[in-house]
Amino acid sequence: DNKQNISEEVEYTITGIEPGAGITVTTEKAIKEYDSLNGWSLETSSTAAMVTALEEAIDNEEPIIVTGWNPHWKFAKFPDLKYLEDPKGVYGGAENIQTLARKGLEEDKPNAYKIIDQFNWTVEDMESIMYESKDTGDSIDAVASRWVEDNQNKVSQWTDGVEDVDGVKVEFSSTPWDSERASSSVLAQVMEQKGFDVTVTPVDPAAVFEAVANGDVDATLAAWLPATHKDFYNKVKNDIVDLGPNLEGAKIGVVVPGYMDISSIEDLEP
Ligand code: PBE
Repeated sequence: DNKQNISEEVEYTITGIEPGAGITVTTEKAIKEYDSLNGWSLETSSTAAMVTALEEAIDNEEPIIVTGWNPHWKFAKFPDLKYLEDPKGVYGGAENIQTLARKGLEEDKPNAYKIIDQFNWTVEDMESIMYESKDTGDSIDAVASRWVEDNQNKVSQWTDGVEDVDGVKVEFSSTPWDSERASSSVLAQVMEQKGFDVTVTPVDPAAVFEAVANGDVDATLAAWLPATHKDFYNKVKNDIVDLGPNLEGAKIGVVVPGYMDISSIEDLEP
């Protein structure tokens, strides 16, 4: 495959995910910024459809270019997947997943605020839940519940200094991806053990930020920053409390199978 053939064979199309995803917005920016992507389009559908297209392409050793991210199980299942270099830095460098709270939460529900603020874990923690759910077919909630049992050291750091409560209601907004289903499920279960009554509502990223800024929910664990959700964040940054990263070392970008003989977004052809 020479480079021209690759661009032609994928029909100048990047296989994307949900229209509302941050990575979709970021990829539209990349298409505008890179001359090599002039005239390209981003085909949006769903994460499940992207993964199916990726699996089929790999089975047939055909070229495909997808929007991809970590933490996700696709890199464990297909170890030769690679990110294309992004010399313009459109996709940012190391991404964090951050916790945002509504204004007033600390005063209204200090114990909830404390545990939400203390929640943090690693890429490996999050991926272990995602892999196990993918492997066993068990729900994220079921695997998260086992993870909580098996990781009491970490859990006790989050609950340090947090008093038990009696049914205090706490609402999270989250996104529908497995990564955020895992984090929300873990913290919800830990908080329920402390006596909180927790609700998690998955919505599009734009709605996640609005819900926290409007005070419709108490907090979210689902903000990918500084790049992925930059536009959503900038709109509301004065109306929220930013509690910083709950996970460091996430990543987003353009991903291709290892048999494709290109290494940079600039290797593509308009
Ligand atoms: N993601 C996974 C989401 C956030 C979590 C990278 C696909 C996005 O908004 O792009």
